[in-house]
Amino acid sequence: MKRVYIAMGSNLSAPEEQLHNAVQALAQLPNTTLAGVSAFYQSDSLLPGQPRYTNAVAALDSTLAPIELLDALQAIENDQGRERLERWGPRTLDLDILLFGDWLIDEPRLKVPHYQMHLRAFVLYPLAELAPASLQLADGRTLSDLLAACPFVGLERLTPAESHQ
Ligand code: ROI
Repeated sequence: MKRVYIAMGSNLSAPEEQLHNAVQALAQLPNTTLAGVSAFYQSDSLLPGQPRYTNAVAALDSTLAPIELLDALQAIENDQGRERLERWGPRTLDLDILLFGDWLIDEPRLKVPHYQMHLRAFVLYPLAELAPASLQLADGRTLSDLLAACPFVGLERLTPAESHQ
């Protein structure tokens, strides 16, 4: 069994509801238990001209293989109306595998750890609600190192009432 962290993001069609629905779907994955969900956070898109995003992180314990999990996540994205019109385009739901235990995965469809997680406050701060600060990436950096290099700027942490949790 592996502890897996999933980044969730949405900036279309009621983002908070999209994330709630995604959490329900993650909880129903085969051979998997949902171990935790962070608060929801809002932030501007990294690309100008898109609606603001709502992001969160979920922790799973799973015996699925990485590609099986990726297929399941893409099925959830598709169920929630994801249309792949343009790379980096606005989306109803984005589910990314951040970490898969301590595995390094470098396949055409899947690179883990997620290649930009260390740059993204909207990933690191919710992750820090679920994972220990001592969590180590393959290059030896810890989550606390990454947080120290990535200021909490432009992030708005929603209260449970605001995110309707
Ligand atoms: N910006 C924010 N704030 N959150 C995201 O999830 C996100 N995802 C993206 C791009 C367009 C890079 N910007 C984002 O894919």
